Amino acid sequence: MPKAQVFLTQFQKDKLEYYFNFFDADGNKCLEMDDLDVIMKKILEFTGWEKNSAKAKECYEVHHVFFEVMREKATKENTGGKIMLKEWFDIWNNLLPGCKGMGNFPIWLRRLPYILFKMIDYKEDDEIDVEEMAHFYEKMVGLSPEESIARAFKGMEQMTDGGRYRLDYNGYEQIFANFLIGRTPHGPGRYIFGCFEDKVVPFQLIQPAADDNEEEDAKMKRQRQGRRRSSIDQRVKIQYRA
Ligand SMILES: [Ca+2]
Ligand SMILES: [Ca+2]
Repeated sequence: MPKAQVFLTQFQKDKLEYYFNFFDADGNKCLEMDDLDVIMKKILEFTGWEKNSAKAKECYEVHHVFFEVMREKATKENTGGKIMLKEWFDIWNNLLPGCKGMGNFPIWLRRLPYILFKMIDYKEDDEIDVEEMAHFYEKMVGLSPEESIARAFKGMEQMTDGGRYRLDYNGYEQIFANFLIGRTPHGPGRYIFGCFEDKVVPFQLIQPAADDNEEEDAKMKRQRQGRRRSSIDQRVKIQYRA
């Protein structure tokens, strides 16, 4: 039986389907080079980056490589040159088993969360705050303004361990890995895009087997011990709560 049918949990499929749609910018249910211009337009509108700026060029290059890899995989897998959802799941079924963190992933993949981080960090202070997160949820994910703010507070709470740590790139990359690897909705990874709250079941009688989440969460906490305490702006919190 191909791994495609046995490895990914339903929650991983839900997340990866969202991620597929994120890249399928023209919405034709197929990842191809044609999506590149559409996604870049969306990103430039969101970030306000000038088309010829260094950031925009880097972002274009990262996504160009991504769509090149997709094209290559589509050829290799003999899918008629197309990456549709099934092929997308197959790619992850090949990539994810045995991966414990972003360090295990190929470079083309590791650069995606890096660009995402740059996009979200519009204040350019190398950390994501609740305001930036809410902005991303609203403008890129498409949550309502109210939902975005509420979700950003909840997400930042989890992603910064209750405000104890900054959400810098190091932390974001680990949480992004949890977004890809986490087999259940209990890790902080679901807040990368913030739109999976309906997948969270408060109490489960049967826990899925072979869950790497606990180990990953413990590892994240250990790695965070050495990092400096959070500089999340309490005033922003007060402002939003008012
Ligand atoms: Ca497409
Ligand atoms: Ca920032």
